[in-house]
Amino acid sequence: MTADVPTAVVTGASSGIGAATARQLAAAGYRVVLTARRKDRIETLAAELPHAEAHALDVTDRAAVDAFAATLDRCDVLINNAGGALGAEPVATGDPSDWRAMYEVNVLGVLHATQALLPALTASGDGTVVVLSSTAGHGTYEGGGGYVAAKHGAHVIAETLRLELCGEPVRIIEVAPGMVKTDEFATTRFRGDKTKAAKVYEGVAEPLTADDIADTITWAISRPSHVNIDLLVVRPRAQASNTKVHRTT
Ligand code: 8X3
Repeated sequence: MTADVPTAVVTGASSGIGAATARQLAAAGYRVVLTARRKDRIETLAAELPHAEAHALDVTDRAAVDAFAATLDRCDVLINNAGGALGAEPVATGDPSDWRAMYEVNVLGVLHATQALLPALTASGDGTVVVLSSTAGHGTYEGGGGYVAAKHGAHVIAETLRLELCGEPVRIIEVAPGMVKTDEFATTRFRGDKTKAAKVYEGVAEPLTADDIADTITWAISRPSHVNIDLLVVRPRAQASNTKVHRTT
């Protein structure tokens, strides 16, 4: 891989928003480095894209993240996308191990990747960090539990980093999606129960798609260097808040 092509690292690039973002960044001319735990998936996607490569990576494994960062000759953009929800139980009965797992990936995963790549992002002279938080990082809802808590953590990382890096050549962009219908988000949350997962989107005319969010990310990072899109909250028209969704059925 040549070092003269702007390089974007995407975590959680094996499916959903991460995969869609990798595709759109490749189309926008970036050399895209896809990372995820599922190596086969990212290798297949990377093979379809120009200037792309795949690195198996679990962002909760700090040593692995550091080793990965050491392999890169440059990094201009980091898309902190890896994350997800586990369970929808109320706080009273939520499983602490789910909460721990969500904190690990949604908060520490962002911390690990950002810390490891920040020197390269700064050295690029025009770095961009994107944190994919969620509307769950900006408000609560019943059953949101550990996911809401973790995504608030991701939001706080973005906000704090922007303050701490003020004056450095690195932009911090937070994108907070609402209801996005992807193949895996709700199914993972409900531990493979596709009926429960389908109910999340039942009667909603047009939930957002992974491509809608990838498009938002690509737009935000392609603004001129002096323009920092601090925070974009993106919901489908049918969703007015975390708890108000228009359903036709
Ligand atoms: C996904 C949005 O409403 O499922 O991050 O928490 S929600």
